[in-house]
Amino acid sequence: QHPPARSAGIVGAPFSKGQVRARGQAPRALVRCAVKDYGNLTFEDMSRDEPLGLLKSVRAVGAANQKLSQAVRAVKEDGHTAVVLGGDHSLAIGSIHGHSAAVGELSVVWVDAHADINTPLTTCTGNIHGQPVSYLLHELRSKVPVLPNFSWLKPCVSAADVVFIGLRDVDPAEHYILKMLGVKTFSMSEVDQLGVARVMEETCDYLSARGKKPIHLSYDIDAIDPSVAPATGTPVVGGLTYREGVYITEHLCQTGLLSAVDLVEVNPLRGQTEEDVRSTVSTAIDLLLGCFGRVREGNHLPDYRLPKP
Ligand code: 4U7
Ligand code: MN
Ligand code: MN
Ligand code: MN
Repeated sequence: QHPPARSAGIVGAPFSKGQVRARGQAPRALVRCAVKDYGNLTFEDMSRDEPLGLLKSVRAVGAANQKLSQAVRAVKEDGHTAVVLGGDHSLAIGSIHGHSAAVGELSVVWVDAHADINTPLTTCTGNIHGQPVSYLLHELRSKVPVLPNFSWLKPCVSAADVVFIGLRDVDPAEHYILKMLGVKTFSMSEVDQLGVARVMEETCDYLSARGKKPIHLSYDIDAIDPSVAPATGTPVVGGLTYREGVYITEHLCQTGLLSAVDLVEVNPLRGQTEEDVRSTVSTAIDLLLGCFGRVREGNHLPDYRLPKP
């Protein structure tokens, strides 16, 4: 059977101030398929953006995410599946906010080595790409101060509508928050124990029990093992295989509920070699294609006809 017709609305978000390592992202390198390209957003340099305590580039991250939120909202209102090509994972703030502004309540599948649920007060690094989930959750509203250029942001996701997959580098405060809120998580141990097929079945059962909400997939490339996807800012050993990584996208595509996808933390400047960059980008492309219905058994268009001799 054929997957239902889908169209992607792609927003490039080459923003990297939610982290500190080498700058520069190449979202354009990621996708070439039949899609509506909304182009790359441009982000002004903030002239004054002093750290707030530990927090770095707060004003730039706030302004960039406000812009991205509007862009993603527009893509959804045009009827496409939104694809946000990062940039770092702080972009999920605007992406999820804009998605929810357009369609209402969401399920969120967060595929990452990290939980990205530090608050501005628990972070040890000050990097906002380690915090986006805390800004988005209703349950953490009273734990997250209103930061400069973030007054537009209202929490829009419930902790019970989020599933994490691939965790293996979680800070103590993050682990406390996950347990306190009872967030559903599949760490790499659970992926090992259950296998990725069961993890995805349980993920979708869990989420659909609260109603069939549109799914926002926020895919951090560092969920994939660094042997496969090394060109990223915060690689962690012991990650998903290429096959597990792609299976997650295939399964979510099959639900028919996949409504927006972030593909973040691909950073060509972090590759040691050309081959590092190539394998990372090519993995990212395969993850996106999985989101849009490519299957490994092979594919053909519905109007395909055999040539007549
Ligand atoms: B990514 C970290 F301390 N937890 O908060 C932090 F280990 O978007 C890492 O998942 C965050 O890549 C990683 O800075 C953010 C650190
Ligand atoms: Mn992340
Ligand atoms: Mn990560
Ligand atoms: Mn990372």
